[in-house]
Amino acid sequence: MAEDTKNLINGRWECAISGKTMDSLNPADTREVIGTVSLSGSKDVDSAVEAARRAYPSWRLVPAPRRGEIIYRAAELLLKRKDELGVLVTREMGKVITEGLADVQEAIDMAYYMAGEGRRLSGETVPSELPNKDCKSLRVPIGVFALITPWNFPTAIPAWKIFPALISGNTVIFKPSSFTPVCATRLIEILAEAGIPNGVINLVHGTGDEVGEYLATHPGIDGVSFTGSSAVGEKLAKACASFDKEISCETGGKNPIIVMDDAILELAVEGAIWGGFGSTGQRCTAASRIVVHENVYNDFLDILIKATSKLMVGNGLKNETDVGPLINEEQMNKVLNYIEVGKKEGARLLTGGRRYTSGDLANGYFIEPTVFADVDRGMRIAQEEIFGPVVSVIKAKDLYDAIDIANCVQYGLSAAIYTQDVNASAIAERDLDTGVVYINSSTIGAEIHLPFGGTKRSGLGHREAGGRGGALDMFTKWKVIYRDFSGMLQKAQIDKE
Ligand code: UN1
Repeated sequence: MAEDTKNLINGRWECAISGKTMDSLNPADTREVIGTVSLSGSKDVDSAVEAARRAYPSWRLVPAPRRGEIIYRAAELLLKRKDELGVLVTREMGKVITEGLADVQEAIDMAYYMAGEGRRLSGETVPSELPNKDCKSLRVPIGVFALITPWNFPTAIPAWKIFPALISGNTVIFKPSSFTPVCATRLIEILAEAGIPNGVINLVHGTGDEVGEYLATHPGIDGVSFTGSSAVGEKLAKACASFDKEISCETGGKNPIIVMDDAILELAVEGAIWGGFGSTGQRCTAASRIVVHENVYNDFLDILIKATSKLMVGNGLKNETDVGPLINEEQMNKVLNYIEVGKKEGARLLTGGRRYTSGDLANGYFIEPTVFADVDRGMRIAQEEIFGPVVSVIKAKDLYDAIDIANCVQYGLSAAIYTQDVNASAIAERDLDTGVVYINSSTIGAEIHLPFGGTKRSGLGHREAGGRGGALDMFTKWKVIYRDFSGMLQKAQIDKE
């Protein structure tokens, strides 16, 4: 049954003022409408910002452990409803059910973690240069945050932003992707049920064009956290800079797996398949380049092709499915176009390359898992983010050549190396220019309690997830307190006795 999604503004569920809606479709079978999304405009955003501004002065003063208790209740509710929410992720976004459930699990993990942070939001207490004086640093909230999230992790990525923003004492306007509005609405319903006060979290549905930029640059917003394409992130960052707003962006990736000649090839292939085709390649951490040592290049390709051709493509709700659909027609066409580009560039198409145009799969956005070999490091398919089930295999002469290839892109999110040589792993760990490095494991699967983000065009501002050094830095600023209890005027840098 299709479900209506509404905006949540100041604790009230409301339709967008325009009254306009758009359907959210099941990408595995577009005859199924999952829900309708309200198409908001600037006036809806204005009311949400006003509600968040009004709620801020009291929310910031709620003791952080109390804020944590509410988030803990949200974690418990998410856990109780994990199965139902996981199925919804698969129906609305398309990823296979194990990954749909994992999407929800990541939100649960983040909720428990941030609930605990309510009792740990620590700063430093340090001695003063002067007697009878003390000094400390405190984390304080930034204010009202706009959180803008993509469709590929419809529950996890919102949770990565919402829970740390709230535990830190900020209030929020959440603008989810218009392709996964029902998942977003369920998450916010749960937060409301957990007891988040009115106005502390507001939900505004709509498209990026209509709502995203208007929200991010709204004068009532103090900070923005965005996950999506590098182009949009950079545009928002420029706009925010001119309004003096905080902004952090987590954007694209072109993530390599290096396979050395001493690697366990079966394991490396499993990693390539999981990283390349998991979530149908629609992760910013997807392994879209496999850089293979020339000594094992042909052997690796043989095993990879066999494993790829065994993958079952289909509706993610079926247990036997390995690879689900692309999210929408535009993404599907973009990926098909890259496959044509790869062929024209002279890469060798080893398997896949086509859309499914007959049978049940013709009702969804399905593309065969695709592998190109003999890809040159400079080709577009080796340089640009495809965000689909397309893997490019590139030959390398040795470790240093492999690392050069890995680094020769404008992105730097995640990278992996398969090797049994501890020295090679140490060199890779040191020299791979990415925010995340995996050793003997694929490029995907970051855990929520470590900072997540990348170098170069993969992101800007603070790291996502994690605690100190990550999300807490994104959502708090430092305040320093000097207290002089000497009863005299003491002058730092001058009074030396
Ligand atoms: C993303 O694709 O934007 O490491 C995030 C991973 C997931 C998060 C991916 N935990 O693949």
